[in-house]
Amino acid sequence: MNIEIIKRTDEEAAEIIEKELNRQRNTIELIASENFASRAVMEAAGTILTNKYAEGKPYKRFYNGCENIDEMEMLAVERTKKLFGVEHANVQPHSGAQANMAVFLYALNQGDTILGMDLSNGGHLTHGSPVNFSGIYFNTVSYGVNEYGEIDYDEVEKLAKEHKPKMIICGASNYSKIINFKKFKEIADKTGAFLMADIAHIAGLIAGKVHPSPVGYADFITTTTHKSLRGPRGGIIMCTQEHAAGIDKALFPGVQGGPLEHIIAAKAIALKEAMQPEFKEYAAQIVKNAKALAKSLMDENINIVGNGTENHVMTIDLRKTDKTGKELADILEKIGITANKNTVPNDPKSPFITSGVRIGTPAVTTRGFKEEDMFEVGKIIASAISVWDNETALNNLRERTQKLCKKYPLYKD
Ligand code: DSN
Repeated sequence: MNIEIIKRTDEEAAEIIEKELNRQRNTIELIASENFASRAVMEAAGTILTNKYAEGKPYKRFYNGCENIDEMEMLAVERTKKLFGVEHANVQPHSGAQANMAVFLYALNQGDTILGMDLSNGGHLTHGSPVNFSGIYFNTVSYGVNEYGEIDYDEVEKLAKEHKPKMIICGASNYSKIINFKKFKEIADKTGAFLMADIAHIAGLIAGKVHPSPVGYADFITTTTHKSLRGPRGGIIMCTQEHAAGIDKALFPGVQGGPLEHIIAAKAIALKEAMQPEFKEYAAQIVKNAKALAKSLMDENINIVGNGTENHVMTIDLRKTDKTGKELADILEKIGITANKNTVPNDPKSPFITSGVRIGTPAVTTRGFKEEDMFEVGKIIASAISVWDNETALNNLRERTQKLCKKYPLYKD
């Protein structure tokens, strides 16, 4: 990242970017959906490929001069197919939400019923939330999690039989158990529904073979590229050949205009990185770190939804305390830990206040944190909950987070 070049044109913007670099360097990043892209990924995202319009598909564009763009996009497509073992990939979605929108546009008619995970139980806005296109234009039925923080597959089957959804959606933004894609497929088959798997959060874990893949079960697979997959911000849609032409048409011209080819180049690089043996180690370490963090917190008598985690994410459940998720996220920010307030299942508090804080390990694992560091992070969080607004004690905790940040410098060259 060459800030000097930006400075020559715009000192104000350069200064903001520098401040953000310092914030990232001096903060323990526990937002479960964030990560630190490699220098190569970021450089690609800043290249001259941003200059090119390339509406259409590779070799079938509406603009001339796309020969290099075609080559780059095909590189990303072929790498996606190889990494995930899918028949067809479209790497053009600007985001996960737009990937999902394209699948809806292709597979559903307005007013059709969808069955997805409830947002406050760990689902995603685009899985049928009433404030999102998915809940506005489609009839949503939602499933949640049981008292153990697990999807109740019997409930999913019961709802599917009762409401006959045209599409069942699995995948989540805040679910700490392994998703049983086979079970979802069985339910979809019994009820004649399409199955869409949104693997945005766990794409890196699937690529690294530490979470089962939905390939062979789901009709459509969508993902973002910037979470555990550690690429640039963006999305991808994968499907079988049978749906390929329809999905491509739904994305463009249905949902998007010109693709972001500089971001597609960055996706290609991230996909190559995810094919390396080191990425498997990285994915395995994400899970080891999450388990260590959960244990450390539970050892300190902090409740975790579902009593632990099997993947990269977990939710601190504050219901037995007098604190809210919003308050804890703000206190953590003060001491140098970034996380987000999040509802716990059946949360009595609103999504703006919440009784939980979601935490995850993809970003700190990229930084180099290991289990022993996660134990220290867990102890720091537990202390923050008990010392609360004691400024001296909070300063002391801040010193401990800064020590960890110094131990693992970020973007140092
Ligand atoms: N906003 C993302 C997350 O934080 O999980 C999901 O899109």
